[in-house]
Amino acid sequence: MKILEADFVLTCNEEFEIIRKGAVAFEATIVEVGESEHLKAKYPDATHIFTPPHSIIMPGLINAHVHLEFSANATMLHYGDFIPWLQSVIKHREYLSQMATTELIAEKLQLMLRSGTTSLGAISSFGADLEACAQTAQRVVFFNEVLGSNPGTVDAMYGDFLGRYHQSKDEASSTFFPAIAIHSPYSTHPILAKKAIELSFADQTPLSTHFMESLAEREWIDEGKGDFTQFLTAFNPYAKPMCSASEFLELFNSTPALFTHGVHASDKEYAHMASCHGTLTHCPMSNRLLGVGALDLEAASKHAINLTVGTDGLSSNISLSLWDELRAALMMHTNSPLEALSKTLIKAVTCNASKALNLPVGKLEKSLLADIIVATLPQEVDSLEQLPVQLILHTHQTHLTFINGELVC
Ligand code: MCF
Ligand code: FE
Repeated sequence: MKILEADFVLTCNEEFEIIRKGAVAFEATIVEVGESEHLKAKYPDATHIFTPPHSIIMPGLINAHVHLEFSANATMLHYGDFIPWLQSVIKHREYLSQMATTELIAEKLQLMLRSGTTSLGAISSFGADLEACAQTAQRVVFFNEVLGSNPGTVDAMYGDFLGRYHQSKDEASSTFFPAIAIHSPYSTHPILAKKAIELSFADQTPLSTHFMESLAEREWIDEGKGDFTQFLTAFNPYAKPMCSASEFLELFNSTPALFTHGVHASDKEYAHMASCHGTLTHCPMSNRLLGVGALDLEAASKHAINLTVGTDGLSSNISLSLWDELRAALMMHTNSPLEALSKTLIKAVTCNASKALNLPVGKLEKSLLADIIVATLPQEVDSLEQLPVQLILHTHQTHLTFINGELVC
């Protein structure tokens, strides 16, 4: 047994309890969380791990939404407006996916680990990230994505998706979980979406989708007009919205899903997501770079919807570090009080994300798996209320990282 002690233990439990001079006793799972002196007396034979002054022990971070296959992008994609970005993705997709080798993706996963991300929800469009995700030290929920709107090709698209899904099932392990993603209401025929959702229900996998990211998506789905018209009619001159937003959402009624972006979702839609135990995944950097606007966090939180945060891919971000993402969120939501927002964001990347991805981690609590990180602040902190704020502002890499109780970096 190990005992890890530090100036602060940020449990991320229901009460968001913070323990001063605290410790965590753990093996592969957490045995006990409490005050250092108490744990040391109770487990005298445990191996002690000390940390520098101003250190914080907390659960490993969970990135709920990342596209690793776009990791080769730095400057090639067009930022500022959604449809030009989508056009640039289509133009460069082949080149970028060729460049995103297993080695490059493994390198990005290692950087994510160094910044404290111990679990992730990886959206896989082609399966090129399978090997790196199956081999990495982190816990990966591997969302095989399905899309296709042309009735002539939906069967082939579904077949391709099924092939990738089955390949990912062959890799299933205690740290790798095959799962399913429906791309979006504008790109995925509801029949295709329904089949994939039924499969997700039968296999009890997590489920993810992009939903109401841009105003263009809102206008297209609601009225069949706006910036998507020209984009979609280039593929199919008779293109029409394939279903309404509520018909799309209803497909997810029986399985709690992660809805990514939701910047242009309505109050009624947030309420629907919440009533189906869904999750809203916020990607602030991506939203800014793709020019879709800022999520109204207040509106979403009114409905007590489970909130998580994702970096999206390097196709719409400059970093896959959740600390960078949380800093962006702190700066973006200028109307939210700083201390309350910091707490909300820390919960979003720990306990809320573990709930969304159905992983037995995300809190420092007896019996959960010991995915634990240590962050060290440069100076003392004024009060416990300030701790989440300063943690977000000052953390780049972790001091120590444990997965399943084992030191991984
Ligand atoms: O979340 C962002 C923006 N919204 C939609 N899709 C993507 C994002 N980052 C990468 N994508 C991928 C998506 O998975 O881009 C493709 C899909 O494979 C767009 S559809 C041609
Ligand atoms: Fe995405």
